[in-house]
Amino acid sequence: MSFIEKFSLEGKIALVTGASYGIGFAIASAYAEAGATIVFNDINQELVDKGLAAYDELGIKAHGYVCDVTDEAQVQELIKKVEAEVGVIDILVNNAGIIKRIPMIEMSVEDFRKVIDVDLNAPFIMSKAVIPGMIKKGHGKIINICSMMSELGRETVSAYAAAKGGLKMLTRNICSEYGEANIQCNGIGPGYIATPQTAPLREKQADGSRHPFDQFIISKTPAARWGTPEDLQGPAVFLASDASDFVNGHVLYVDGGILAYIGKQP
Ligand code: NAP
Ligand code: GCO
Repeated sequence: MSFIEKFSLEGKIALVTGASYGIGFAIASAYAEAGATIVFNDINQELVDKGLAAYDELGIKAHGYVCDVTDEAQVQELIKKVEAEVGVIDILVNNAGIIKRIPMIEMSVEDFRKVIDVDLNAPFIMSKAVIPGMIKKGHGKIINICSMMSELGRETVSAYAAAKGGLKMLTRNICSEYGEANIQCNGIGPGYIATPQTAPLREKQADGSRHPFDQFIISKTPAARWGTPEDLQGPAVFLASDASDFVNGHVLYVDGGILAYIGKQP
């Protein structure tokens, strides 16, 4: 096999969670273009239908399922169905995620638990469900969508930062535990990406000026712009492909340089 062929996902089956739109959709679309069969899930039928229509528009025949990734029984059922209807999964992307921006001392424990449940417990539940099939197949790729908050804190995102920091360590542990079974588990740490999840941080002010957080992010990013979901496609294909077979337990930050930069002098 030539080295360039190692980037192909031809013949692979990829499951991307929460991929009806946003980052998950962009990653799954890139996988399809690289040759993979796409499976995705979302939390309700309306979102799955919206996703199916969007994939269809790109000429991609995706398989969409309703499944709440925090519910182990639903996840086990999903994996059984996918194995029967599509095949054994080669690539899992734990993308589904939520954020609640609330100052920590005002945050209810229920809200804190909810964020941990979707952003940290669910990747455990999903990975636990697919790893046995990967072991039987003799290979597997798990990609956890981490965050700047896997490394940094900021006001109002205590639960999200705790979950995404934990997800970085779950990534390293899956690598440690299943590397011998030829499973590579890596993370992608997107910087600030323009999606519905970050729309409140980019809302225009009443006078038409940019949101102060929007200005702050531009000044903190050497690339001087927000990222796009498409910026994550190349790194996601690399980590799903045979080209990254000796890359394991790593978090690849795709952040326009944020983590390298101290910021502009005021
Ligand atoms: P998004 O636009 O909110 O999309 C996330 C998807 O996950 C949505 O379809 C969402 O459904 C779904 N989801 C939520 N809870 C779920 C559950 N329990 N079961 C199944 N699906 C569920 O988010 P995004 O901005 O594309 O982000 C995708 C991932 O990247 C997340 O893990 C996020 O934390 C991470 N990330 C985002 C950024 C950024 O700047 N945007 C940066 C770093 C990391 P609903 O529409 O019903 O919520
Ligand atoms: C926030 C943002 C972030 C990003 C992202 C950064 O409120 O600070 O929503 O947490 O979504 O995860 O990598």
